[in-house]
Amino acid sequence: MSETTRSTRRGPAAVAGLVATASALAVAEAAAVALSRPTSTPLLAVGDTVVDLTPPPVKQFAVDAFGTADKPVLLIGTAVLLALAAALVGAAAGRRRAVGPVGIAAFAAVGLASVLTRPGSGPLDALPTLAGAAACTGVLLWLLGVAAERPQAVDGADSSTGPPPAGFDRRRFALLAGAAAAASAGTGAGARFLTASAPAAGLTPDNAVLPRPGDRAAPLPDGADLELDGLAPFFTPEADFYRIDTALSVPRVDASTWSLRIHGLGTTRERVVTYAELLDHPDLRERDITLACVSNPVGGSYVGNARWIGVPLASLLTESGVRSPADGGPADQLVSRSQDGMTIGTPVADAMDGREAMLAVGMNGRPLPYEHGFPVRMVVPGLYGYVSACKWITEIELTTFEAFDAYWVPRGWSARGPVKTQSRIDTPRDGADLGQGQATVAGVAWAQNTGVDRVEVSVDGGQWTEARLAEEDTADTWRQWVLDWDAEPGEHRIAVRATDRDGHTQPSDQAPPAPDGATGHHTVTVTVA
Ligand SMILES: Nc1nc2c(c(=O)[nH]1)N[C@H]1C(S)=C(S)[C@@H](COP(=O)(O)O)O[C@H]1N2
Ligand SMILES: [Mo]
Repeated sequence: MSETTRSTRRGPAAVAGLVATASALAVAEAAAVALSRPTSTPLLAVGDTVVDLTPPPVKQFAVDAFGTADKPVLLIGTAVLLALAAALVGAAAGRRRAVGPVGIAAFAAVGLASVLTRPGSGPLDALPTLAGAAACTGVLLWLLGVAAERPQAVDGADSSTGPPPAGFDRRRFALLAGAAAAASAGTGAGARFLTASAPAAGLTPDNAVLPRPGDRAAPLPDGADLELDGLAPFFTPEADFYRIDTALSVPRVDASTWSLRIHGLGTTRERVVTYAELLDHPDLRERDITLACVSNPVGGSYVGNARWIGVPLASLLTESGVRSPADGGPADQLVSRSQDGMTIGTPVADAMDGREAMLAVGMNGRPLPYEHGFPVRMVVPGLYGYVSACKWITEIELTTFEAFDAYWVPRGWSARGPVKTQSRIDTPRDGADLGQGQATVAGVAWAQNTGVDRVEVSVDGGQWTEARLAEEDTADTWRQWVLDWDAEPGEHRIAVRATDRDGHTQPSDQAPPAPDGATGHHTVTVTVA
């Protein structure tokens, strides 16, 4: 029998496919580390591309179902699908060797397409995928050969010795496949470890030093933080601050080489601002602002409050010659672009109407963490994050809403996203069991840029009772509220609503987050013994 007709049984061939794929990922990972382009690994790039191509309802489902765990879920899902495909291609290649390289080439093409279309990518980013594909082909063909059926002797049979038994040397295959798998795991883990432990270059959140802004935030008024059990603290600790973005690997930007370009319609001169210039800016200031995500469901946790340090956006825009549309400026949209290719569209009018819109460098007294946009992000009180809060920002372009749709707009979200007045019950929790008698109902309410005027609570659809509001910090921050409730035995539904200083009371109509923010009253059901 000729070499070409030797085939490999399905089981071992599938194992060969899996091991080959593991070696491909490991080699790609190692190559990405060697090139110090950690985001050029095909798995991550494919994941990022999947994120960008995912239809909005699926994305919303992922956010609803998995919250901020949507990223690990996506990566695990991708890995499981890849493993299935690897086993199938391996099994098919067991019969016909050519299927292997062809299948690998198809997957490499998908990987290359993803890697090379990521923002900021260059031709070098193709190398990890190509190296991975080469390793995959080599390992697959080698293992298939090891596991190939030995040709059956058909002639000259000496029945006393008999033909060698059909099949292959299982032990040898298991040993070699196991060794290859272990080598892949070791290489992959080593590369991962090197990426994670490599000291980030230049200016990082750990070594950047922020000056003390001349214009400090006023001290938090007494009574602004009620410090009640179960109630969100007034300032959200970093570890609890929600994180929402499309980045599978958090960009690690070096602040010493970072710059922000401001240009476009109505600018009199293009500007490039450095980190040092921002820290030195005479208008550097500290402000308390509550940030909210448009995809926050009623009662959800995608809202957080921090003390930010930054430079007013209006100062930088004015220095670039930009005028608000209210003053005859031609641009009505400010498009921010980030290191990772996000685009976010903000009304120029909102950035320049006197509110504390800023390019933030600090969060709760420290440089921004990588996850929240180091070195610089935007924060605009009263606008949802997807239309204002660009993290890892690198560019601001003045344009019009007519001329450009930012990332989320073609994905079904409104081009404009002012924050809707909202309130939330933090304690008691939905489904809680309470004892009879005095109970504390408490939560937060927010109406950034306008201020919270009133919070009311209704039990079992009864009359609205005014809660006691905590002291206000600023109109841009959320406000805690509390109500003592005499809990009687039975099951009760507690609902809350806020009224802002424009006199707008939260409607009871339930609307989902898309396209421009959820509405409805947060309601919890409790059982009183
Ligand atoms: N570069 C980048 N910036 C981004 C996003 C993103 O996906 N990429 N998401 C935005 C959204 S939708 C929100 S709600 C806020 C969340 O900021 P946080 O993660 O610091 O809470 O960041 C905004 N800025
Ligand atoms: Mo968001």
